[in-house]
Amino acid sequence: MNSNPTILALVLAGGEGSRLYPLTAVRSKPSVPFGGRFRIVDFVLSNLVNSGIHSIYLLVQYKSQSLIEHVNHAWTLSNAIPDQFVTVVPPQMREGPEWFQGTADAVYQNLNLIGSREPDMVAVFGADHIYRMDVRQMVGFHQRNGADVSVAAIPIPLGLASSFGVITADDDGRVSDFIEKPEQPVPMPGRSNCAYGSMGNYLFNTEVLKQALLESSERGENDFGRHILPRLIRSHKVYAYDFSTNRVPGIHAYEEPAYWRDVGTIEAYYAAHMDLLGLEPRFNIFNPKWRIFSSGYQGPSSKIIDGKIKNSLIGAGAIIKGGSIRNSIVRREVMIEEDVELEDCIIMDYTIIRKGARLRRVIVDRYNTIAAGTQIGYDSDADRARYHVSESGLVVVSRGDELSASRYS
Ligand code: ADQ
Ligand code: ADP
Repeated sequence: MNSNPTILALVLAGGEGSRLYPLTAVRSKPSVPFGGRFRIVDFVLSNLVNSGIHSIYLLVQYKSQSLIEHVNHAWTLSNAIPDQFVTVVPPQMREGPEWFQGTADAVYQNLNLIGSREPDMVAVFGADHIYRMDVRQMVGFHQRNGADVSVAAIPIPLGLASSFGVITADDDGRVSDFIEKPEQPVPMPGRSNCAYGSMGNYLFNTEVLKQALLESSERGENDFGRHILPRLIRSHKVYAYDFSTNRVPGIHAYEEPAYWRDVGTIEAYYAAHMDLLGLEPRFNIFNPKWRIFSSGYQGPSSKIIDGKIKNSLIGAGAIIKGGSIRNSIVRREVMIEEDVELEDCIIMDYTIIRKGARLRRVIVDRYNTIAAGTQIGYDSDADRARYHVSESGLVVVSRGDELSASRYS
């Protein structure tokens, strides 16, 4: 067993994320802001880098401008060290005038990137999830089993499972069935309320991946979940890596338990934010042993003039002039004026909330100005007339386009 295999990561970051609308109206899902200072893509990139995987291609497609800018600002690994890079790869249309037709096609069209590096393994990871993962533990599992392919997997509530790839595996993890987004997901043995869901993160022995992609392309097939994996389980050793066993180091020798969340809907996106809050949050991002990296923002600290703040995250450069903020995430350079009330909100960068505004269960995208005295989240008919309102009644204010020069006045 090679204790130090070379691994090339291909991160699939071309997803449209239509269920996250309107946060994805102007940007792809991986570049949707998350938490106090991140974008969703920062989680997969941090997990890879923290796991010692430093050769990373990010395959982009849909509305990629914002993602490209973020990666260029935040993820420039040393250019001086060979094999340390995060490189954005736009569609090259090598095989004709089409964009990527699906996830497997995206990798197929970039087979030349793999060929020229000859890694032992290729990690094909999604870019759509909020999680922490020590990928080395999955690599160890893959090697111990002599697997050709490993798929990271986690129990998913049965009611949600038809949005995932659903796996049947034996006790050792060997996969005997993989069905992409089944209408009637099969429950896990002994856990009738869960299905064993694919996290969309795969580890391939390089030659197996190359061969599978060449064959699938000849057949006109283009998706990992629909085509590549169901075929490979018939001919190769495909294993499901049980992600719930994954641990990352934490402070004081404490190990952080597995955390993973698909943030495909506004509800799930909001819930993942709430997981950051509290003294003992479900997802602790205050972990110096497993940092989530993001842009090296060079602005000032946040400044609190007055007000009452409870159980919230306040981003750098924010100015709080007064009012009350509860159970909320306030991102970079937000200005909160006097007598504002925020409860259960996510306020994104460069937004200004003017005096006396009251917001409850509201997500405000970047660059907005909320006028003095505005109330959002208290009258659902009025909110529906002006904003996007999710199934559970969360209000989303779409990205604005104001960039106020007088923010620090
Ligand atoms: P989905 O997330 O529904 O299911 P998909 O929309 O193909 O699958 O997205 C997978 C990843 O690829 C995402 O990170 C997305 O951003 C990216 N992507 C999508 N189309 C792309 C393209 N053309 N080019 C580049 N990148 C692209 C997948 C699996 C399921 C699994 C879930 C887990 O197919 O089996 O259960 O992820 O969330
Ligand atoms: P998004 O909000 O879609 O993630 P960004 O805010 O990063 O995207 O915008 C992409 C680019 O456009 C950045 O270079 C940003 O500086 C610039 N930009 C965005 N909004 C404005 C604005 N209102 N005025 C000037 N430049 C802007």
